[in-house]
Amino acid sequence: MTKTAGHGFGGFNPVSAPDYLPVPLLRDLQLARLQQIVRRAYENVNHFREQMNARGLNPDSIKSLQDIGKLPFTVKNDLRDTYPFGLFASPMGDIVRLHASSGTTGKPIVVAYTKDDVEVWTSAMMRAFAACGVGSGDIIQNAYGYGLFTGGLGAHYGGEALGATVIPISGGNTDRQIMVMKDFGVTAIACTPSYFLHLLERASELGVDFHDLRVRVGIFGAEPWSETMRRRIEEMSGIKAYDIYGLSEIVGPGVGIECSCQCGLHIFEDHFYPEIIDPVTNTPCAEGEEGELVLTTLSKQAMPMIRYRTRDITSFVEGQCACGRTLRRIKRIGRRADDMFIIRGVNVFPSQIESALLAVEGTLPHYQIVLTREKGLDQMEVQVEVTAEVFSDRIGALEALHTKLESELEHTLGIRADVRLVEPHAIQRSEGKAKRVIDKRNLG
Ligand code: DLL
Repeated sequence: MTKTAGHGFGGFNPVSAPDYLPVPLLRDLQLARLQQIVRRAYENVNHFREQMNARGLNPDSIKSLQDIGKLPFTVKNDLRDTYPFGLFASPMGDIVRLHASSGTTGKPIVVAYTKDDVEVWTSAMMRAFAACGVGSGDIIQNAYGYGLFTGGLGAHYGGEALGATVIPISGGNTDRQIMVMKDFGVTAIACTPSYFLHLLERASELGVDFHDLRVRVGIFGAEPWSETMRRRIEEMSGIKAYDIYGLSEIVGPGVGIECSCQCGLHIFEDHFYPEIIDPVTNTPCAEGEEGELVLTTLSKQAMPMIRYRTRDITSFVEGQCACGRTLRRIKRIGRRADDMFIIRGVNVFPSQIESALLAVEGTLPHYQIVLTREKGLDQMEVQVEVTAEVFSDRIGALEALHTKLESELEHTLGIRADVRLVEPHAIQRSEGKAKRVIDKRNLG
């Protein structure tokens, strides 16, 4: 099956988009917008005014982009403490949309958009799709969840505005997803990478080979995934898999995306100002150094975010991208500061485990980490599915793989983990964000 590209970008010209602004112009634009947004936040949101006053700052304190470093950070707890509407800078009469993040416990985080905010978001998503070659003539199967989660509607508006055909199928109902993909000649799919793996697996059970479908592009995000996972996805499906990043507090999907070079995510810096800081000292990281991504919304009216601590760990990619975009790039977000768990005193991130597991042949990209405490001692079990061939092979192959994985993990993490090889499908599939870690240590 030839996988042909779309026909254009529905009147939107990606080449003249702000993606290619000369850097000095981009910086001027950022400063002008930063000054406006700080003023807006100061004048309309008690929390920001109090925080700034406490530091002896007022909107006139921002004279250069570097001055952003004087401003206070905003953290998730500030949203919780002011729940539901305390950080809004617009009256409800100007707010046309509310979304909420799916916190696992307690109250969600509520975010708001004016009509202009929805337009900014839509344009960011148009630029995101265009960056990975999706345009009019493309049929996008949008399997991000519709609802309070920003994934569904964010991709929906961007795709439509670009002139692409959007199928608002939302998450779940996997067999129907596969039927639609095949019968409607879908060319692009948007969902979480873990759900795409589930789709791939189910398609193969139904005798559908992705290589025979017209789908050529996947726009995957909303959860961490590794480079090894990308390679597996691309090999198994014949599509190009792009990483898209975003978070509700800032706008939703479309804060940044990879271009066809697949070497870092371009941040739509004219709307979202990125900093990367050392999460302990709170000082800026050197170019290329890993730290916490901090984002400031430069144009959001309903809910400006000043120096929001994302907890997402990344670094700036040095130099200019071969695609010609002048927008700074960040490395894919492999982990969050708060995904880290400590086991027997050692810091562990699920992403390290993912990379170690998937580097070994015979494993499937479905795994889960179970933490327990036995007689006061932390235990970690890493469950990973293995191919049906390995699983049904003579005991020797399973044992060899088991030993290899345990030593691979010990080498990567510096501590021992118990590996449990399970048969295909043993691990629960997700329709949205995958849950990789089950921590039972505090339950008993
Ligand atoms: O996940 C928005 C989104 C929807 C992004 C669809 C991409 C595609 P939240 O539910 O607020 O918003 O979760 C935001 O998810 O802080 C990251 O920790 C994580 N995340 C999002 N995209 C990526 C990615 C949406 N590409 C949180 N890689 C963020 C790694 C990601 N983590």
